[in-house]
Amino acid sequence: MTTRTTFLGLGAMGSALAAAALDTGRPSVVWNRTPDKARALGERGATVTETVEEAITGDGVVVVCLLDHQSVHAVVDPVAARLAGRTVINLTTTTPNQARGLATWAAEHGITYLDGAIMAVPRMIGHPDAAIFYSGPEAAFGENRDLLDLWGRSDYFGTDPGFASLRDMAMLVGMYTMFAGFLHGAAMVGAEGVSATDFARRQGPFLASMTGQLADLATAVDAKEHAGAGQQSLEFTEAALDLLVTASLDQGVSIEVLRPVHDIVHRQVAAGYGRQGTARIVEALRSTR
Ligand code: FVH
Repeated sequence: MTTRTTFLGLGAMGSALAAAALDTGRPSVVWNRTPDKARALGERGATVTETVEEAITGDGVVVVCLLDHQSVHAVVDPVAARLAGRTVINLTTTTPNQARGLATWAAEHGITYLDGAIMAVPRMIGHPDAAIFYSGPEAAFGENRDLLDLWGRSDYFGTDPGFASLRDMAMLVGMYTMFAGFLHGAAMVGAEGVSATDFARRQGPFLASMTGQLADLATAVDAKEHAGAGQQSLEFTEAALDLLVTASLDQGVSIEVLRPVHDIVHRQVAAGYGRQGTARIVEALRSTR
């Protein structure tokens, strides 16, 4: 018999997760701080509760998808004793150390804690292009695969509860810097009246084709081999970035996004690494812990 699943948090993402469970006929209990957001799920067959206590009464896993780490504590701390013996799957975005802190909190209360990081937007949930990263107890991951796989591809990264979040954060660094770069370019052409929509039509496919170079960069980074032939040199990259800085300023566009990249490359060249490959940037960024 399928046990019920409790969903705490019915924002855009929490609602999508609960809807995917309901669509497969999974008994689901839902709670949200602002009750209105539960109505649509109630109409689809979910049991709507007014309190967190009511929502977690009984058995089955508890899926938490709230705004942030603080809101998770605000919701689960008052019911910690009642969650003893249960499995909590937290899909709220947190830092790795926040996830580890929640795992410690859970262990202190006899709760099994699986951390998850969602690599998708709500409309992707339940579709094959959605992925969710997990870390924490392997048994909790394995035992709940039928639920987890409803939402998209389930990737497990080991017992350290912070690893799913670490992978998530690392992926998001690439995404946010790419978005900022796109917006910088849009501001440049926008200064001449070109629409961002027009720009995006060309920028999108170009960036997609550039991702083909990630594997080569990764090979150089993993091997710590930056002198190899075939890599674009730091000197070349510095010259290119100089042009981009000049052209941006000529267009009246701030170089706040570009300057950090330019400065790192410039420092590497000044330190005598100009003939080495551009992947050497990673050496300037490596952990300073
Ligand atoms: N939406 C997305 O595209 C992404 C993609 C990848 C990962 N995330 C993460 O998922 C978490 C939830 O995101 P969301 O999109 O559902 O966010 P909202 O629609 O803003 O809903 C937020 C829910 O959190 C509740 N909440 C906030 N503070 C509290 C609190 N102190 N006590 C109780 N609940 C709280 C809020 O309740 P209400 O405002 O409706 O009453 C919503 O249920 C998030 O970590 C993303 O990073 C989403």
